Amino acid sequence: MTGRFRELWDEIAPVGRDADSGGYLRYALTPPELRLREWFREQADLRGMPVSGDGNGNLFAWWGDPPTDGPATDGPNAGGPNADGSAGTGAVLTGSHFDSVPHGGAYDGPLGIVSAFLAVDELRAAGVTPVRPVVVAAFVEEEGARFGVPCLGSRLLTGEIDADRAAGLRDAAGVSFAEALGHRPAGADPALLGRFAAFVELHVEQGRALVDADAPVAVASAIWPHGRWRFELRGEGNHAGTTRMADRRDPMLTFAFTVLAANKEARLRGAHATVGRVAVEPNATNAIPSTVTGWLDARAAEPDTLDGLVEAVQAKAAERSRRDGTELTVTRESATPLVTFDGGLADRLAGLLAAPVLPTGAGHDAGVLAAHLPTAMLFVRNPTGVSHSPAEAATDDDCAAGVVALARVLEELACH
Ligand code: HGY
Ligand code: MN
Ligand code: MN
Repeated sequence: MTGRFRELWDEIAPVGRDADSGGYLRYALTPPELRLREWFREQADLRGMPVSGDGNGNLFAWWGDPPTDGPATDGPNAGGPNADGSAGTGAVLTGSHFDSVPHGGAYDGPLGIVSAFLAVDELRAAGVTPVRPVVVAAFVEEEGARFGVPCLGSRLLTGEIDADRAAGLRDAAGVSFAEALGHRPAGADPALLGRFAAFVELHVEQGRALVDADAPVAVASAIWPHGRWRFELRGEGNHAGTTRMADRRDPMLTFAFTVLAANKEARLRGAHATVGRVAVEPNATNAIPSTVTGWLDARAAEPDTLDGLVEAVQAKAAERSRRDGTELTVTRESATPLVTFDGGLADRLAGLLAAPVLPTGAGHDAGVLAAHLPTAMLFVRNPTGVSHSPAEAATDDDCAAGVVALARVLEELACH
């Protein structure tokens, strides 16, 4: 399996890779990611898997025909698992995303899609014929790196974001999501969603827990609640050389204080706060900014802790804004509640794989789908523990172990 993994991986590894940083620039629906979507269709075609879309930019490759009679009907939850936890007649969905953060790592997203196709190969090579469809998905705009809302594709499919709001989201060049997609997104598709009995996403681990546990694969237990808040600060643009310090209304000052406050308030709470993105106008060395816009990414193990963190940062920013004579507007751009994956499914898979069970602070499409169908995640060891960076890593052997684990999970869910 290691050799087959490397062979398939090498087909996509160069796509969208920045020669200088070694990171990836695979923004949703831009040429590199469009190339990977073509590759997805090629892989599906090679395996005789028809590809369907949902009108939102998500792709689905089907092993076994999609049920034509709408949502699956057996078991207590149409399309859901039976009471004993086995999957109903619905399809078993797996896959992940192709898009990356700016200069992101190679594995975050694509590993789940490559592993899914290889897991199908593994089952077929073993002569396994599922009793229900196995579907490989590629969700669009999981990172939110182009249009600002993470898990945009899975939020559209599940109706967690309004199609008109999504259509109007714009990238830095002012291109709307609808323009990039080529049409207004279709929005929620309950009939398609009802065809899935379970979703299992394999993903590179974005931390060092598996290194410390000395294990190649883990099962996810939960995703921390997290969100993104836009802090817009307006002051008075002016000359850097002729404006006395006492006469300034400098939004950069308020912003700098806000960043320090976010760091302190997060540390006090054992939470995580990051300000990694800022936009300054006019962004000139010799001009006091007129506006500074910064984005806070805040996460915590518990919802109350997260709420307290964000409230504290907003209060500190507002207090400083008054002192600096600047104006502050805070807008929540996205929020993901605490996700606790289906405990029965997680325990079942952890037992099947003899794998540890881990929470994560990273968001995933699985975190969105978990509110709509039984969902699980598999993590593959990342020796550096670093992610959203060119330093993200995974060994071929561990990736192969991930494929084998995913194949066993798919067999468990789709063959009984
Ligand atoms: O931001 C996240 O946690 C995910 O990688 N989109
Ligand atoms: Mn990511
Ligand atoms: Mn990801």
